[in-house]
Amino acid sequence: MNFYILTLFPEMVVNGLNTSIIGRAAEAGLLRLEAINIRDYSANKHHKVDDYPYGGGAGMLMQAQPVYDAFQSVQERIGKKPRCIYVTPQGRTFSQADAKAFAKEEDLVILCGHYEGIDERVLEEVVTDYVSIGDYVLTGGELPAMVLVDAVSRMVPGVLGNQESGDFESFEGNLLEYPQYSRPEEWHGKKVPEVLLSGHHKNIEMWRRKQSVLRTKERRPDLLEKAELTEEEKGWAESGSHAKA
Ligand code: 6GU
Repeated sequence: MNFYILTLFPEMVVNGLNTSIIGRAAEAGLLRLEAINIRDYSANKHHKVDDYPYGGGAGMLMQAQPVYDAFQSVQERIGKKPRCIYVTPQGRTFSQADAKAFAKEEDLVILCGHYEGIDERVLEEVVTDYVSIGDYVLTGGELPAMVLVDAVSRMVPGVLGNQESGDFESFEGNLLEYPQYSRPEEWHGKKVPEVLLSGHHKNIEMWRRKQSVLRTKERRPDLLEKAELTEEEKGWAESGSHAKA
């Protein structure tokens, strides 16, 4: 899968994503990450990319021309119009379902805004998806772009070592993941739950499912409303988050 990140700060994105799992996947050829400097496409002799907003108001806007030409350079190279995500607090909130859907694309353009935003006219022509990473304001789209690349990349087949681990984790089925424990069996006076040492796989699976339901009820009741639960599982949630066993 190919990511094309249109940004005024390409080194920020590249440096942030060349480590760990994503860096290894890129080296293995599963992903390709290209940061494109919008400033390189400025038609202005001073490489200017921003100007004052018509009608007045605070700050500067990124102009349409350099953004459009940067996008066009990608479109011409790949020979078709790619999906183009504009990362903005005005978008829909990014979800795991979006990460999975975006991972099916061969090419994905992510457009990062700066200053007070981008001239609306170019957004109308190139953007297919408006995506936010949450209800707070950041100074630019680079961090959200990095969040998207990470979340989408790990849904690309082969990027995670164990392909199963993408499917049995938090948000799968709108439930949070159950608590996990490793050695030693006792730490700071706290014992690992007995059932996990029992070797009884059916009971372990049931205990984990119950913990997922209770944890989601306690921490993310909004998610639990969307989860598909059996009558027995609904009973666990009803008996309350104090019912820890
Ligand atoms: Cl996608 N961009 C900016 N600038 N701020 C944000 C955001 C995106 N998502 C949440 N806050």
